[in-house]
Amino acid sequence: MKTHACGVAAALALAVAAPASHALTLYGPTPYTSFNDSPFFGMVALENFEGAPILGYTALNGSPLGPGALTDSVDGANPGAGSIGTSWYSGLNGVGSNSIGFSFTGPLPTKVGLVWTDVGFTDSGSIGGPSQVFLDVYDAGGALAGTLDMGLLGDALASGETAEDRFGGAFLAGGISKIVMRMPQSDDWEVDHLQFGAPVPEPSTYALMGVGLLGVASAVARKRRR
Ligand SMILES: [Ca+2]
Ligand SMILES: [Ca+2]
Ligand SMILES: [Ca+2]
Repeated sequence: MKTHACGVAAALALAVAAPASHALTLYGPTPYTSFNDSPFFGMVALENFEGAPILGYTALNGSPLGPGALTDSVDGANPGAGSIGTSWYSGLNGVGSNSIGFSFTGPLPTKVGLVWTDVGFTDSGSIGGPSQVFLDVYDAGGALAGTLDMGLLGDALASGETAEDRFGGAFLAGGISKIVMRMPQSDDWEVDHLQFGAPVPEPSTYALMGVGLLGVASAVARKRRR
């Protein structure tokens, strides 16, 4: 009996000693008109770019855009007449970019999402797309963990429509250090609703969990001996 209980305790300790599998799970592209449409709603923090920045991330490029006639924010949709909200734009000081990236600080999130909201001019000179969108996800070590193909996005309008907006997201148990959304054929586009959270437990947390489970196992063993 005692041998069996020790075996159980050892297995439990092993199970919590190391973080779970590092397999990447990708979500989307899915329609998105509010935070409720996120698979991570209620589990992560939301940056909607409508006020002071929330803590825990750094924008690698781009700038806030709006409110205005050519803004596509998730917040305050006003189809055909721009948006009364603010988005995050691919350009900064008149220089556009094919990518929009955000990196994370502190305990790395395991769940991250971002919403593509609009494309302006593409390289071919058409306004509003459709044009290819990708989402790259980087692991805790900074290596590319995987890419979500979000397909061709763009409704040929650039004035506040939200029916075209698409969510892309990822779950990675070992933590996500950075995400980068890309439009290879445009440097004139927008995103909104960056969301991240469910941080990787600190090593001390695993140690505490191990101690707790060992305590449960030895209590079970004592009860069985009685
Ligand atoms: Ca917004
Ligand atoms: Ca839009
Ligand atoms: Ca559009």
